[in-house]
Amino acid sequence: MKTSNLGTRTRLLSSAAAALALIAGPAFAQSAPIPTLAQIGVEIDGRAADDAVMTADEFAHGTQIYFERCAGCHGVLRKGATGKPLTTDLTRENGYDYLSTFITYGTAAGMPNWGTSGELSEADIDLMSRYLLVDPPTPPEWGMPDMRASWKVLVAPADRPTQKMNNIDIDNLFSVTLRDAGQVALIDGGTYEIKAVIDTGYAVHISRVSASGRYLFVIGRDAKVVMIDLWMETPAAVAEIKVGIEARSVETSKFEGYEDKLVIAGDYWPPQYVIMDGDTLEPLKIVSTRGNVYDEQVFHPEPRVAAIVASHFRPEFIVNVKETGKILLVDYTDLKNLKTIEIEAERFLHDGGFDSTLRYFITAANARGKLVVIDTQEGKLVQITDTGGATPHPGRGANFVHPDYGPVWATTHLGDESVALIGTDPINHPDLAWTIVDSFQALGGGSLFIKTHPNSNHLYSDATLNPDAETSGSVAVFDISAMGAEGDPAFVTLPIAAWAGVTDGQPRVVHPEFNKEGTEVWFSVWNGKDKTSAIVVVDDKTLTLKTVIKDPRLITPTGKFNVYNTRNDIY
Ligand code: DHE
Repeated sequence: MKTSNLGTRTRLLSSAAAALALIAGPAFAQSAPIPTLAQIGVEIDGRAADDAVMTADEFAHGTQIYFERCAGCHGVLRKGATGKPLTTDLTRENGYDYLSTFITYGTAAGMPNWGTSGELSEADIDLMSRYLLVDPPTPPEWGMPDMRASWKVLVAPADRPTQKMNNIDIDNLFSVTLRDAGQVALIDGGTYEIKAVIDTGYAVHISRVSASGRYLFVIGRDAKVVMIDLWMETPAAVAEIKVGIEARSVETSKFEGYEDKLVIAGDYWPPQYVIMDGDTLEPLKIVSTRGNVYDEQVFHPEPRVAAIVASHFRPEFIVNVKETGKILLVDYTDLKNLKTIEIEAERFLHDGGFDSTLRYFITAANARGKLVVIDTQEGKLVQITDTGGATPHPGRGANFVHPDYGPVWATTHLGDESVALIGTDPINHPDLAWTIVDSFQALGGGSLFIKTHPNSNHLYSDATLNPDAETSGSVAVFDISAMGAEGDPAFVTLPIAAWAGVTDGQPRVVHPEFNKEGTEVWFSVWNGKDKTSAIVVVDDKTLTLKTVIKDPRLITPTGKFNVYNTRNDIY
């Protein structure tokens, strides 16, 4: 990733980490005495050898800054993931001056320039350079007693409606993440009316929908899962639970006979996944993901759970474990005798989605620039392919039929402007299947999401984290039928933020999402918490502005999840 994009990205990371620090509280305090400089064999100009590296108060402050700024990339235990390892064997060898320079100026490899960007003061950098010389505190675990204590059934299943009590077209409802408000807005896809705003977890992240379409599950970075009943007169939360300290993913069982039966959530900390009852969120089974890295076969104490999808072909959840590079196929038919297939994939697994047949799961091992393809019918690895770009970030990706290459799935990249297409049709295009068939340029680096719909002839990609305001406020649109084997396809640029008429701040356009029919595409115009944000709706046929949804309640809208498309994995 380009350094320049990281300032924003780390700011995004930071509020999640702040939650972690706040939630973790005193449990994060250092129990071992803080060593002296002589004891760790490091010299710092102006400090005596028998000085402690830092005071207890400084350690507490450093812990807070670390969780706010560093943990997302380097890991809570500093073992490294997207960022380099920062364990004390390495930091003490490199020394104070090296750390301080590194933090101040950053690197071309992606470390932000915390000092020269003004995000950390000189005093903070001094503190953090010393903090990294001391062993990290051990974060608390979060087991069944903690989960059960946090679990609330707000409306018991027996007290819920037995039929839909509202006149909302649920299938065309959008659950919109209001990130910094810790809420979701439920917006009617036909009338653009906000039907409800519901409190969820801190720095709320994604929504997923039960197989029947009745229940919506939302997860916050504080690992709070909220279950919303869309059948109620006004949709509202009916159950909630905190499944850990930090989390990103939630999904529900979709295999025939198991619709709406189970929910799974994946934690960043503690590294584990949790299977819950689909009616009440009662926690049933917690499984740690700690274990050995797939290639080096050495133990990793912090393998975080990234994307989770539910198989349509077998009663299984497909769980990406980031740091060990393993994909788990978790059979949910018998939780007492849990059967799991563990696939050696690649590090560091992040996001992904299905091909158009829903049989193959394609996911990014982003730090290695790879896509991993899993056959969910056969339950095995099919291919690991280099995308040719830097840091693939597909979201759930985009499926369409390319005029020359047949069915393909697309990803954009965080680290450069490229879009890569992977062939997905092993039956009619066997020579192209699971290889990168084309790669071409979109708007610019810093793209997070790409989207199309079976009824659309357009492919949309954002450039949310691009440092240039005009670029991050626009999207690229490709005409699918005009794509060919020769040359890069041309694209049209839509100035979404300008269309929104949002003039203060630097609003970033993020996450295209189609309505149920595939006739309109929605974009979030994501601004600062205290500034105006909006949702822009574009007519897919004419690529013209259809409407702008503005409302004081729309605070920091980011992800949008159309109920029908999300539950049926249409993208
Ligand atoms: Fe996300 C999906 C992790 C920052 C918006 N994000 C995901 C998934 C993971 C993930 C593992 C896949 C979930 C799944 O499918 O089960 N996201 C992370 C991070 O670790 C990261 C980089 C840093 C952090 O501290 O959280 C991060 N994500 C962000 C943001 O800052 C975004 C842009 C704004 C926001 O709302 O937080 C953001 N992430 C999203 C969205 C999805 C997502 C909208 C779902 C995409 C989809 O179409 O399904």
